[in-house]
Amino acid sequence: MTHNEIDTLVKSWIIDSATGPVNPRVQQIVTGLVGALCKTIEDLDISSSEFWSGLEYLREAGVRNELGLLAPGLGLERFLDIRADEAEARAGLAGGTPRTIEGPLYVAGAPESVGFARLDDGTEADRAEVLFMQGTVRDEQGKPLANAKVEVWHCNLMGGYSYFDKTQSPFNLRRTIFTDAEGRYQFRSFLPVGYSCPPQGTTQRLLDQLGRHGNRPAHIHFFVTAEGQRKLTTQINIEGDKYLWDDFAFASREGLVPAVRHITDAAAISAKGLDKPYA
Ligand code: MBD
Ligand code: FE
Repeated sequence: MTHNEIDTLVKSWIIDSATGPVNPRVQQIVTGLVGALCKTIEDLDISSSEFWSGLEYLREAGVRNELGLLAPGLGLERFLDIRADEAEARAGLAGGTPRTIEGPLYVAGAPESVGFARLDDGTEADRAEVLFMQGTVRDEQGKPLANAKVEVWHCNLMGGYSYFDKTQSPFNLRRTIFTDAEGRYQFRSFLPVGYSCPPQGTTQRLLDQLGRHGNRPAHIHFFVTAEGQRKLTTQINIEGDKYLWDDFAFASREGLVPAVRHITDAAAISAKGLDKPYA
């Protein structure tokens, strides 16, 4: 078959026999995807047993709730970010904290507070290194934004995220902090560890066959939203991590690796007011 014949074949199954409302955008996207798939089957001479094992793979990935891991793992989520950056550049929007991917582990509805929150429930406090982070949400002109919504989430010392990991308390390591009158937010948590794909899961099975690992460096996720502003989806990475520039999800970016100051002297922490919410 030639590629022209494939195009004709794919278009031919859109026939005018609809029994419900037609969605032309869905028609366009589905014919595009099926056409690309047919071309790949042709080009690589993919056998029917290979085709059906691919479909079986997707079925199992769905059952195991791992389809959301494929999007970052295959670089598709990163690709969408690159396109969003390009669209913003074309619109003359530049600067500010870079975006990076959301990943599959956000949960809405975390407990809310103003100015400060402690993220962890204390169950790992004896093993963890306490982390304080503070910042200011600003608009494009650099003016601090009061009442901006900062949603924060990260994994525990086992690399698990609450809700998905049922051993954790509800909303552990997930909070929603609204900025104070000066646009500031502050939280106390602990330094997370890196994430690894479930070793027996479908994503890792595929990565193995691709010769790739399934690890992410330690990171903390953020959504930042404010009235009249674009939403920022981003993360920070913890410097010094072995996987900092070798993330299976391709999410590391210059500008998202803040300096971490390790303080061993509790008095110095108090003197700087790091252990207290903003006055
Ligand atoms: C994560 O914690 C994550 O942030 C991404 C992008 C993929 C898998 C696990
Ligand atoms: Fe994550």
